[in-house]
Amino acid sequence: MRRAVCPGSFDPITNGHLDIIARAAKLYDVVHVAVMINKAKQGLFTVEERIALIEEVTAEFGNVEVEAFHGLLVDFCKQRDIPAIVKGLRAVSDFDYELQMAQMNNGLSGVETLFVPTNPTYSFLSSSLVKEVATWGGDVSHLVPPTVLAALRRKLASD
Ligand code: COD
Repeated sequence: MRRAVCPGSFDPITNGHLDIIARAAKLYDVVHVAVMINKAKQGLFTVEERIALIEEVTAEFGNVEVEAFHGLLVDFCKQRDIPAIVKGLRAVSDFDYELQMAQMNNGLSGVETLFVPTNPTYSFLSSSLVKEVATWGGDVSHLVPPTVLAALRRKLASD
């Protein structure tokens, strides 16, 4: 079984994330989506809500498993025998930090990081921008899957 992990905060999952997961799901037998638990940073969605949204929008791929994790990504990989991390690269500005993390992770455990160039349609897209635009009533319907859009609207209406 060839396994890979797509890690992130996914608060919430966007079309940019989904594009990378979909492409990884074509290359690997199983893709683990690892949702980082960050106790220092309160997200808009709880980790359980993020997982439920990711499970819903990736169900059609048939080979994606979604889990929360805390601690080091290399430990998540070691525990599940995952040799590869798949990351999307949006712009050169992503590269410096991603390179540092890739080298650190490789040095810690030998896990490899593969970079997939973002679909240019999504090269400006981040969860933070989606939340900011949606908070002020902007249209993000072309940036997130419909189920995420509905969840965003419910969440922002209840805040
Ligand atoms: N197009 C393509 N790819 C995208 C897009 C887009 N528009 N948006 C996001 N992505 C991809 C990128 O690969 C990104 O890395 C990933 O999705 C996740 O994005 P976010 O914003 O949801 O998540 P981040 O950046 O907050 O996640 C950071 C990690 C959780 C991956 C990182 O902090 C980590 O590995 N933490 C674990 C602790 C650890 O091991 N630390 C040591 C690191 S060396």
